[in-house]
Amino acid sequence: MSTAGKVIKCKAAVLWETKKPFSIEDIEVAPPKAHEVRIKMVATGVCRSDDHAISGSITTPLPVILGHEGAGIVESVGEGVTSVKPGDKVIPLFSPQCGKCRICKHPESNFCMKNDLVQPRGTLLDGTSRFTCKGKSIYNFTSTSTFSQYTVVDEIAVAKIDGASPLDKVCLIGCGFSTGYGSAVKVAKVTPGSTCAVFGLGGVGLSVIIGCKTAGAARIIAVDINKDKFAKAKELGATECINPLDYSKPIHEVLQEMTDGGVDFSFEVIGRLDTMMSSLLSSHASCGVSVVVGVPPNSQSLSVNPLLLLLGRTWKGAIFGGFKSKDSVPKLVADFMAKKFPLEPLITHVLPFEKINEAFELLRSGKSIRTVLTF
Ligand code: PAD
Ligand code: ZN
Ligand code: ZN
Repeated sequence: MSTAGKVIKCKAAVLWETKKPFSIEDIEVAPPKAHEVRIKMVATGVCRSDDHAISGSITTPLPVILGHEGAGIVESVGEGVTSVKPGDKVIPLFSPQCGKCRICKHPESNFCMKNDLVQPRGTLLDGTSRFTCKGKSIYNFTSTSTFSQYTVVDEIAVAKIDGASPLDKVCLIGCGFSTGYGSAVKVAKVTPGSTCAVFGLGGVGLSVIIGCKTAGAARIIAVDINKDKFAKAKELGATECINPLDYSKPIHEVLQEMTDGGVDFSFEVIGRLDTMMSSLLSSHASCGVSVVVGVPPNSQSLSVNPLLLLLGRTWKGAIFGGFKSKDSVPKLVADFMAKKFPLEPLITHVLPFEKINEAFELLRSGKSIRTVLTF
């Protein structure tokens, strides 16, 4: 019996308060309105940005259904939807692409002005949510809310992908992989023969390494305080791994000494102000490019001596690896299917959706790279 046009009752992980575990709740998901798409989730990754929302390090309205690295199948579509249809395999886009705003029309930029990231309303574009639980409206997260058996997204926040693709792997293209890989190949534009430093070896940082290697970097120096991450970093292309805890001097000085004054490309993929500064200082003062990938804690800032940039160094950052999401996600999935890059090494754990709190414990304890939750 078709569920189109009807309210769907299903399970979702609801975060009622920050710093608390999720509760698996029975929720209602209203049908999609015009230009919206209802998706049956099949798999979702667990990213540190979700944990930032749990800890309150990034602010989003509560109660909320988090999750932004998912893949699923279109259940039904609202009036006027043309880019996807029921049965299509899709990836929700936490950084949407409306195609019409100034940024979508800009050839290089990707951060669509219809995003719900900078000042989150926690709703779809029409200002409301399709989720209710115990008679209360539940907020959306980053246009996606993948920690639910069903979610509703705006058409500008979903991309149709290859019908043959394995959703329990390509879900990582919805955030972690694309963010890291794009930061190297598209944002930094890593060059063949160059030297790179990657701070933070989680799912995103390891994807930066995959990107640096693909771009032909000669040296990729991986930096993490958890040495258990080094084996995987080497497997994916790191040529050296260093632990700041093993040195008495600042790690940027160690990197400068190792690389004749600094690396060509450095990446901060942790989300801390001190490591953002270390990453900046480890890039060469005249020819270095340093990319901020990690999400810094709310309302904290760095004070920077302009001389750090005056000699020619470039400091930049990007969301979602600089990719225009709706255009790029189907291509990235096609590239994965063509074996141009692997995703499997990033997936260390697969758990049923109900074990979501366990998945976050694995992330916090540094035991997992990516856990994929399956529905
Ligand atoms: P993760 O927690 O899996 O990985 C972070 C890594 O950093 C871990 O291996 C830690 O051991 C390591 N680490 C922690 N502190 C330090 C330190 N002081 N020095 C060196 N290493 C340290 O996170 P992730 O890979 O899922 O995400 C990384 C960041 O990227 C995080 O801030 C997340 O919010 C951000 C992100 N940004 C975007 C974007 O669009 N810009 C997208 C997705 C994630
Ligand atoms: Zn993410
Ligand atoms: Zn736009």
